[in-house]
Amino acid sequence: MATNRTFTMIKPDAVENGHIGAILEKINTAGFKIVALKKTHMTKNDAETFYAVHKERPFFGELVEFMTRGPIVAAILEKDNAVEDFRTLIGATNPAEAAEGTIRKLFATSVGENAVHGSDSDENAEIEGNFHFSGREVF
Ligand code: ABT
Ligand code: MG
Repeated sequence: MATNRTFTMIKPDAVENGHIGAILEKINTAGFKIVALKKTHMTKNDAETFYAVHKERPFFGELVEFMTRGPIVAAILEKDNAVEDFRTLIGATNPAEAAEGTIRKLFATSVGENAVHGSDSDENAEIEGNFHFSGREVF
């Protein structure tokens, strides 16, 4: 069943560079309702679990290192067609290929440090949202 929620993280690079406010503003303006929000710092175990699907990839070690080097902002977002529309709003994984005006075009520096995460399916949106939030934190 399609849901109307997606999960996002503002990654350590964007937090370090002071882009939390600007990114949340883009998310709001695009019509997403923020139903859960927190600043948190992922442990190595958190990042290895969250990105387990990539564990055989050559960039896995760097990915875990990057995602744990500083705090992130995690959020659950609600909108019709949330997963697909949010992937459109953030742009391609590689910011060099991201469309003008997308969050990654504006705020990301490289494939490895690409400013934001967006779930790639309804199923993963639910898994990822549940990973970071309890039911008491979603409104
Ligand atoms: P995420 O939203 O972080 O999942 O990125 P996206 O879905 O756009 O891209 P995928 B393919 O899921 O990449 C996951 C993370 O791995 C990083 N990565 C990816 C690299 O560092 N090098 C690579 O060659 C590829 C393909 C980018 C993603 N980021 N983080 N953090
Ligand atoms: Mg992904």
